Amino acid sequence: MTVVTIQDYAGLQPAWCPGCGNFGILSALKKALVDLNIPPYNLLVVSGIGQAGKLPHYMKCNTFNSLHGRAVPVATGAKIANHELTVIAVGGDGDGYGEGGNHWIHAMRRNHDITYMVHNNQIYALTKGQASPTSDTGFITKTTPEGSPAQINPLALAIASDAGFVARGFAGDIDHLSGLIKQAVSHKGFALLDILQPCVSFNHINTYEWYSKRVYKLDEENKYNPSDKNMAFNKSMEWGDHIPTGIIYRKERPVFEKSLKVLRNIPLVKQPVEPGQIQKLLDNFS
Ligand SMILES: Cc1ncc(C[n+]2csc(CCOP(=O)(O)OP(=O)(O)O)c2C)c(N)n1
Ligand code: SF4
Ligand SMILES: [Mg+2]
Repeated sequence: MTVVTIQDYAGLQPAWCPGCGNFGILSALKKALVDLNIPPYNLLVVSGIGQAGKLPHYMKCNTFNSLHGRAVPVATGAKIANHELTVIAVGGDGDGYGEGGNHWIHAMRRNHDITYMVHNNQIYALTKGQASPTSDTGFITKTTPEGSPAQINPLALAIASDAGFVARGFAGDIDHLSGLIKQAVSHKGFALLDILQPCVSFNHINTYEWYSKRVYKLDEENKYNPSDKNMAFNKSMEWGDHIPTGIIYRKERPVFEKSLKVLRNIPLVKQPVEPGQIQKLLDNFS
């Protein structure tokens, strides 16, 4: 049996600012993959554009750096083509909740079996600090000199879109985050993992200290039941002095890749193609 080590995933030296929360996320991801014993040749990591979008450059496995906001549709396309691959999409809050918001909502609704890790630093970092969809209301930047008008709640939106796994982690707690990644990857269906990620260069409000004072772990609260949708909605609304981390909502439901007859047994990439079959298909479009 293959035994996967951290060294198997060693990639290029990250070009992130010293102290950036993305380092914690990269470490937590590699640790989770080693614990799950997933070999790099069985994994595809897809990203969009942004600081978070650079993560696949720093891992040695199958990777695809797509366009801004397009990590999710590329990841779901790859999963449909080869559902034997473990597929993880990564990106920033602007990339996923802004530019790619429509793709994200409908991928959750269809329940593609992928994990989506959003590095939520509440700012557009790569383009030097404009407000993002998750910037705190009133957050002042060059593009919002009178304060950001409102912020979306990605966890509530995910629960409303019927995602089967909705969780929040913190880049400053690598062990806890790594445990959440393991559960997200093991979940059958769409798993959203929103990760609070301090950007030390452009977000001087939501810092490590700011998050550390506020985050608490749901798993340490015995009474929390992530399968209760109403409870999950209420929990997802908590923000400000207390910010819950852990699994907010979990529910098993049919996975897209199992719902199509053509995919039920053998992945598309392993199915035989008869001579002339592709041309016949193309002719249907002419
Ligand atoms: C279609 C398109 N629009 C805009 C941009 C410019 N752009 C690149 S990264 C980015 C924002 C990235 O913010 P986020 O997704 O939060 O990632 P972060 O850098 O914060 O990790 C923008 C607007 C682009 N590359 N492509
Ligand atoms: S600008 Fe922010 S998000 Fe980008 S590498 Fe630096 S600290 Fe990280
Ligand atoms: Mg961002």
